[in-house]
Amino acid sequence: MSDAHPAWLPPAAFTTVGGCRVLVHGGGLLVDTVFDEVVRACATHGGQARRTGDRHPAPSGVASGVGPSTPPGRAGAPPSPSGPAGDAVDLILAVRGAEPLPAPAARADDGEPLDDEGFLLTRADGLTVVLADTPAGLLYGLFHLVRLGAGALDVRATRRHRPALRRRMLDHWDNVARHPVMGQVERGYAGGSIFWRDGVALRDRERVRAYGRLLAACGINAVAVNNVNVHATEARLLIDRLDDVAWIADVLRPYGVRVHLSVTFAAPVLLGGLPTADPLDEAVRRWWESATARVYAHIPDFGGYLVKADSEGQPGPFGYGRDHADGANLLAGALAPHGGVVHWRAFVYQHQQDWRDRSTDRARAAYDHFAPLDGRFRDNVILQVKHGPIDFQPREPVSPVLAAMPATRLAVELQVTQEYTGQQRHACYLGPWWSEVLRFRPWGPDGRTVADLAAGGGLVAVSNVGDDPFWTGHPLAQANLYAFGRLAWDPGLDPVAVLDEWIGLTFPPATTGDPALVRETLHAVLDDSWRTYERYTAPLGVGFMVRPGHHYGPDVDGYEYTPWGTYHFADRDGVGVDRTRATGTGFTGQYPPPWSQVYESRERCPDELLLFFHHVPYGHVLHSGVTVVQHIYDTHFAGVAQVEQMRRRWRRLSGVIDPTVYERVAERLDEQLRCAVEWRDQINTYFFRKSGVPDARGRRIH
Ligand code: GCV
Repeated sequence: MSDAHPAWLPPAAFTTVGGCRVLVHGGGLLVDTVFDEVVRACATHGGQARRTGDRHPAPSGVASGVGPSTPPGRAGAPPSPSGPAGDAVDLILAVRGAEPLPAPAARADDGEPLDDEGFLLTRADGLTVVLADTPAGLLYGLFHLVRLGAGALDVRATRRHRPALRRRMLDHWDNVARHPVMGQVERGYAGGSIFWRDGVALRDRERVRAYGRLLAACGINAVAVNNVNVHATEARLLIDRLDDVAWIADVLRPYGVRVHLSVTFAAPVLLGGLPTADPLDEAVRRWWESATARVYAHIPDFGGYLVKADSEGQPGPFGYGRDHADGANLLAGALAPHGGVVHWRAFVYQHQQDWRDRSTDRARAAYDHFAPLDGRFRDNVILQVKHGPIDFQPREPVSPVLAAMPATRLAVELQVTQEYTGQQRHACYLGPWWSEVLRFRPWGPDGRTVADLAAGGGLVAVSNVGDDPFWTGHPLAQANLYAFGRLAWDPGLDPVAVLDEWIGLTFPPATTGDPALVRETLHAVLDDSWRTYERYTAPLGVGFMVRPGHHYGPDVDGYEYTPWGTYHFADRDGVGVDRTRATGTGFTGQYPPPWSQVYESRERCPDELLLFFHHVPYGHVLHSGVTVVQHIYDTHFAGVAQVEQMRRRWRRLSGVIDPTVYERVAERLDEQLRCAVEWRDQINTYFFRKSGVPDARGRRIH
């Protein structure tokens, strides 16, 4: 095993499964993985692994269809019903298929289809049965049992499980060659890449395999292996460095994770020597077809392409007078015969805006570009839309593009890497934020949710993983990666319950000095940490008061006079962006009712988004009953007090958990507090100086 931190799969998480007499039934690569997992768990925890229905000889030292009736460590266990060869089992994991199911599993089988990745969990004849139609379903069933812990042997009701979203994908913004400004991983806060270093493929099999295992255990089934900003070295992955991509695909395949590749729209010119990349040019079309055929010859289960086009300097169809349907359909046409998809990003906006120009609104851009194209995309185009209209701020409304494209497959893009939420130096559990987004109903209470709209395309997130021993830099940022996978599988899950699962797996009771204290402390630190972060940073949805470039820490006017289109317009009278139809940029009109009316109205707009939609005087009274400027002061003092409290709480875990985890988190909480104080003081001072309004409670403002 890799010497990286085990994250949510420490050996102790397998105590129950590994202590059982387990029968695995079925054949295929992913069933081999299930069996390997079970064998390893049983070797650690004293259980017994057997296998049937695989039509292959058993690996040496492992029984196939036979085993002792009382495994080591289980003397005195209640007698269990018989398996297929008359041997006692506690747990059956079986794939329905050509070969007959073991008897108890056959009795539990209701014959209803289970979907590609689904599974049925039931209890029959005194034993626990997981049934699946596919090996992938069985793998997810196994990890579900691991999550259940002791509950795996106490299943009370039969339940079918299936993912709500078919594709649950991580985009790695990893560069192959280190970028002079962005480094090895763009917006990466966990060291280098696990795939690439200084221009070469790392090929660290143990690490990548351990990664695939973690992903499968939280439900993620696809990975894009390079940055959406495709530079010269990365462009070559498509042609002469395909072996490097195929290697990653081989290592991740046993865990059901398919590989995707970010490609540059200019590839026919850059790599193919053609004079143009015009999507309607016949030679360009042929070039993409043959390049794609070569990819599939190397990687038969290749997932497809990911494209950032006409965005922040990346080339795209606009360069040839074409639109984004022309561009996306070109690549989709090349991928279609092989069953691949193109994830085409909707993150297209004018990044060289004149700050004096009040008519251009970056929030409008994705809708303005893409909504008119609805219905023109091929079936295997997935339009990948950032969840908010700007750029992964700690608070934004849901992107109106999601409600505007009923004839297009949509994927929602989240950011697990904490570019704007503390860069993995701050503890900020994002599950509650994503959950709000996924449950949002663009047409009001009776309409569909964002998660429903993404069902045909999927949920995608920018990965927060690097070669750091803890995977994510901040050990508690692992919870974000885990929660992303779990919410992509089931967007209806309660994010605090997901956090609780993560705590139970990552800090198994047997491995800590005081399990109750550990659980309570982690909840106290993380449950509300996203809202805490929101309190001490940019107020009321206005966003982007970060230091330009690296985006860490406060700089209230840092972006105010830049070309990036991210302004707050604070003056002596008020603050916020007027995006109304009546007097502003008209962005509110991109939403269907009721939100187009709610956001249009200063009175009805939710407090937390007020400054995103309206420019208001400092004395404007919020629904909460306080004025905007007093709210700014109050939340910034409260946010810092909460970080102080988080830090105090964490200290109680000294000597109770793994000291390396303890120290790393303690160190980061010190930095979080330093930074939160800086945010508080800069924001409060800025608004005090602008408005001249003193704090009603007389606290110190500089
Ligand atoms: C990969 C933001 C980030 C960029 C990122 C871009 C994107 O602008 O700051 O680093 O580029 O989003 O999503 O493409």
